[in-house]
Amino acid sequence: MPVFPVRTLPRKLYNRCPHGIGVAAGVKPARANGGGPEGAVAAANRWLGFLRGRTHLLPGDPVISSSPLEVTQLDQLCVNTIRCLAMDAVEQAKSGHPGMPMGAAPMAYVLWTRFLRHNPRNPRWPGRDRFILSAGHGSMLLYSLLHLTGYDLSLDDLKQFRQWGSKTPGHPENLLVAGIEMTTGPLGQGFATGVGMAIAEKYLAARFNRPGHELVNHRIYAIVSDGDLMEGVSHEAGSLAGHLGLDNLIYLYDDNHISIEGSTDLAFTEDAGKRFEAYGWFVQRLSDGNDLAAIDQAICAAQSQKGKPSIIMVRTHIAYGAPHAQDTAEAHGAPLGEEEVKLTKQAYGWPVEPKFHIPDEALAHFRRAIERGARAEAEWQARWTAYQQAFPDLAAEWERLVRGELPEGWAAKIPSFQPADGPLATRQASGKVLAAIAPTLPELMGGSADLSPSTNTYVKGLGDFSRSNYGARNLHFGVREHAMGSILNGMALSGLIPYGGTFMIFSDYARPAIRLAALMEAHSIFVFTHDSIFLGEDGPTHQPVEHLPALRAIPNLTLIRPADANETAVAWRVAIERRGGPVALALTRQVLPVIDRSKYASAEGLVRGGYILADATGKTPEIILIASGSEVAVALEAFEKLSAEGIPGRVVSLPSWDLFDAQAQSYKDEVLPPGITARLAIEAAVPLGWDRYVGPKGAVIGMTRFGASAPYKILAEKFGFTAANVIQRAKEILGR
Ligand SMILES: Cc1ncc(C[n+]2csc(CCOP(=O)(O)OP(=O)(O)O)c2C)c(N)n1
Ligand SMILES: [Mg+2]
Repeated sequence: MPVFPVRTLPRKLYNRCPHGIGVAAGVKPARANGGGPEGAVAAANRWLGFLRGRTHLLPGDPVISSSPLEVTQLDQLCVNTIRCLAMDAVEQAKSGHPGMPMGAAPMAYVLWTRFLRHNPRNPRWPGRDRFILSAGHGSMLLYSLLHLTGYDLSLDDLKQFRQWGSKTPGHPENLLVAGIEMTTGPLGQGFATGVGMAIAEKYLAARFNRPGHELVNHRIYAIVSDGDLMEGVSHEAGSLAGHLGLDNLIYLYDDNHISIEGSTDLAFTEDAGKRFEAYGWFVQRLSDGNDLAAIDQAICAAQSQKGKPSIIMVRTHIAYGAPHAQDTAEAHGAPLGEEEVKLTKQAYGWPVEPKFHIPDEALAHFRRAIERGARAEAEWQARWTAYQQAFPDLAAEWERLVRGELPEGWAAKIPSFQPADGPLATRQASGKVLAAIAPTLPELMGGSADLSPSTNTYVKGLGDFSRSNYGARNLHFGVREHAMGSILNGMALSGLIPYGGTFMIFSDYARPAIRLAALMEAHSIFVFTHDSIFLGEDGPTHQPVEHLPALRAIPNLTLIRPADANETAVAWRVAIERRGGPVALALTRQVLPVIDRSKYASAEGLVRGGYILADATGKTPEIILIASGSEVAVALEAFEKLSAEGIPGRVVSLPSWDLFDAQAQSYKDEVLPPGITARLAIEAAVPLGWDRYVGPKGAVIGMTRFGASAPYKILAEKFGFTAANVIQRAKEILGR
């Protein structure tokens, strides 16, 4: 029997609903794609089909109703609650995107009330399913669901939509509300990041699950839009997800044929389903986005697919039910307007006032998520308790991962390097560090975009992650830098420490993901090798010049460009230990000397971003040479020669502006004393931003043009990255 007093709802509420499923007797459902009214018996059968494959229905949940009609009335009420909240919030904010939530409300409703395993009262419970609203512009859909199902997001928060300081900004932000798994808005990112979450789930399941003890078995759901599917990054990630057979991934596609400029016929006419089939996905096509039963069954079918990610293409209608706005591009990103909202509410059989109306019955129905969530978590906790008893060591490791702590003493494995070992590129040093630390850090996992022989990111002995070996830790992203970046973020948001390598020049291809990592405070590590013109013969197409300043411009990204092998080792330690954001390592292709730390300062100085590497003895330095990465060795050589000529100097190694800028002013003044204004920076990149370190009387030896194809020693001569040029410029500054 239904547990909700649906019969007490005013009958006309349903009779007046012009569209949708299961409307009251005598009203012909206007099905979006020409489907006729559904017979009661057929409808009942479909509803009974709901029960299969679903684990979190409570006894007495209304799907067990003797009358499917009553059930759908309540369902319809809930769906329309989401729609009206979205309309009202956008109207009140005088900005936002009402159309998408209105069209996608049914699929979101079915997913959130019947499938998503989540606990609104403990949103970070590790056993939960993940939900991503990849079409982040439809944020009111997510905010409504969070509020309605009982997360810590109040109706007042909804009323503050898009206002200063609110928890409900224009696009969902993961740091603001527990329950928002990731920040979305840049289309395609949610899609691709979900693939990273699916990879993480598969890895964790392989690492921790044991026969009879399934600790990890969650799914990753997303609602994706036309824009998501048009973006290249979803193609990259979709292709890889199919290849890897990630059947824990279930995406619902809000196939509404509308984007900002109009119909998708303008620019997007391929059969997207065929594309996903070609990628190895399980594709289902639903012709009516309001058919809750069909959505339910499709999700069931997706859940039972083995070895394939799923996409359910749901034909929806943007701004569904709005008499003039439905199926128009205008409904995408502008308030419907007071009159249209009124007409739409009337069409739904909804009271025009008050705004933000939530029927008690709908709220009660949504709020059953709390009880279901508690039950689901309790069930998982029971599994966890049994697991702890059966596998105490693994359980301890799991707890450590969940707490985000590193194993005690892990850093002892980091190697140090001696000058006598001979020169080596920082990418090589990086590879040695990775190989040394990876065995003790099961959360460390990564790979490269088809460049591991060059990026030194492959760790021998850890296996190749594939559909037949999800426990392996070397990922092969293929030539897909953008998806690699997003996937790293998804893994980081799942508690792993992921890294991904490519040439620094191709950081541009991953930049949207890097930026999002910084915004989300995700602990992704980007390994960018071939970090300057000194990669040499490959020429200007491969030689980054503007990339260091471009990466430094991203807030909350810690960029580190170590000067030698030992700085690289410390850089990795900093990268692994960082909390609250991503790290990018800039590493050389060419070999560099290992700086003699018995003569010069310890590489530990890197921790502070910049430090005095070499200093005039017994004299105040007349000039400060500041450099990063491969140019530090050039500065050191010049420093020695200047000293020999009786010009006392100082060399500051400045591997990370981000870390240095965060130091106390007293430390910064110690390294760069305000009284010493003769300063020369040397860095093989566009000199943007260096003036803050060299000051008005200083100068920079940098790159003000693209590089060229030649051996790197020739490039150093031609572009002035030699000790001789440094000495000459230093003397010019000093007026000697
Ligand atoms: C990478 C990226 N490019 C552009 C935009 C701006 N934008 C927001 S939504 C959108 C397209 C809207 O179409 P669709 O994804 O189908 O959403 P719908 O209109 O159906 O809600 C665009 C171009 C964006 N958010 N992200
Ligand atoms: Mg669309």
